[in-house]
Amino acid sequence: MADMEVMNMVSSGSYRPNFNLLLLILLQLGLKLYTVGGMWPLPQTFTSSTERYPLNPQTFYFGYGGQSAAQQGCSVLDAAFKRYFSLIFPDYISASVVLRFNEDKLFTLEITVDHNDCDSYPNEDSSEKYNMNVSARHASLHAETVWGALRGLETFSQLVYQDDFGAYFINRTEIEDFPRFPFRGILLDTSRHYLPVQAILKTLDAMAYSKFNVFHWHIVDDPSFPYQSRTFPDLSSKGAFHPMTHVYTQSDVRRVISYARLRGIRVLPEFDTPGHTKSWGKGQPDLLTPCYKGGIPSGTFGPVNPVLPSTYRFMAGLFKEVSSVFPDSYIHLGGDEVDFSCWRSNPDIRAFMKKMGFGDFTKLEAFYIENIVNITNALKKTSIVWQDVFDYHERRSSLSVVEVWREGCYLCEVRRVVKAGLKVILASPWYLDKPGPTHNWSRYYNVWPLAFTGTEEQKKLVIGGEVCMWGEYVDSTNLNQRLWPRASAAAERLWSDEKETSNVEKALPRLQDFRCKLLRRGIQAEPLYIGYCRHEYQ
Ligand code: CP6
Repeated sequence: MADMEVMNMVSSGSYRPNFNLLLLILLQLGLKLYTVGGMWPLPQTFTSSTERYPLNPQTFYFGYGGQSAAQQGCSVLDAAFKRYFSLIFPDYISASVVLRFNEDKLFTLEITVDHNDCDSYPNEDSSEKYNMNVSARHASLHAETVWGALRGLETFSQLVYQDDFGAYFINRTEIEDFPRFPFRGILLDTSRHYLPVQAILKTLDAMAYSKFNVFHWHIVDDPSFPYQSRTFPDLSSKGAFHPMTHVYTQSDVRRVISYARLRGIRVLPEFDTPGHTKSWGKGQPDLLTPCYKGGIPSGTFGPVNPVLPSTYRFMAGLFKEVSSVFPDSYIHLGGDEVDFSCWRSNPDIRAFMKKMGFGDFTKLEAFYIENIVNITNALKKTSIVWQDVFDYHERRSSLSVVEVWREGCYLCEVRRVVKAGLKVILASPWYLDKPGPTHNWSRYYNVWPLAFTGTEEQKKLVIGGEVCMWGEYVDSTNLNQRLWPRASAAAERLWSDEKETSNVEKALPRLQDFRCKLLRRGIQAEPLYIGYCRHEYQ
């Protein structure tokens, strides 16, 4: 439809403009504006001017400030300088002829960090705040930690734009920025479908572009057990889709953790029990509960058997290994969707219930989880559990972080959890495995995680949220399109100030621009709506 027609229809009043039509118009206006460094997620505070400075890849330098606690040799920042050079100058290959350069044309981006934490891992308390000042020939970026410096580098890279001739520019800008929530995660499910390590690494790259900082690795589940354990190699040799090609070796896992660290991303493994464990049973005899039918074992198996001491010895061995392989202080214990029918059918389980005085199976699940929490506490890990565990548990004080996943009144559940003094991660509104356009980006954007009645103290217990990419219908062929750019909508909700980012119409052109940036960076992000990118791809 021609632009004029759109305009006429709107202004003549003969047509009631619908939402899509308005979006189309805004989009066309937006295209004009958003060539100048649109940032996503939006920084907390910034001022920018129309004064612009040229950047030249041949005379652009990263440097460490004299006062910086980290200097050359800092693994995290040295590697980031290499990556961001290519991101800032997307079509610069490297000059075959060294041009004579003029000292006045130098542009330096100088980084100063307060702590030398180059060799550490990001954690729940890591500061990610930074401030940045861009002026003629010089930009200074200051952060408390290298993780904050990474966020600032990302923002800097988004501020650089090209004119119609491909020349690079950046405008005078001042930014003070920090995340609204400390926990901004993406869950990938590598059990329903195996995801090649490359697909995970690419997701980590894209996560850093949207300032996500937690990779929740739902690594095993009913269909397959791809984690290759040192202590229990049969779990993957018998429980993976394929024992050689569809597993994550110790070296794969180390690679993922180290790649994530260099991007300021934590890796939290989930070993979900007692439900969702069918694949575990193949390599670990007697772990799962035998189900009975007509008084005899039916040959099928249910959740982990919570009445055998051998179960807890196995779990202690597994979690000992997992705690040493994954450096993060958090570990996800699952605990969701336990089917009680098999437990109910089994006479040994029923006898145990009677002995313990458990009136119903939720007590048995609570007993099981309590034991697993004690095992992981002894390993100095903080455990996350799905909300089911909170709902069933009477001794809630033994829990620490609850992840809310059920749809419906999820803020009611958030309120209940924080009232009990526990931390919350919100996942319910962000199931990205459901495709657009029914689940379009604005649905993930219009989420208000603190819109419940509670004290300031209680609201602080909402540590963040998580985008869940359940794997039933997702593998590496559609992962990127399904995740991006819709996950970025959640990323902005979790990073930016809510008042400044509550308007979908205002956000759309900026998100369109960001989606084009993702394409340029090699992420096959799906289109949000009608429009085009200056650079189109095969
Ligand atoms: N797999 C596992 C899933 C889900 C959960 N656990 C799930 C099911 C339905 C919805 C959301 C998530 N696919 N292991 C629950 C946390 Cl709507």
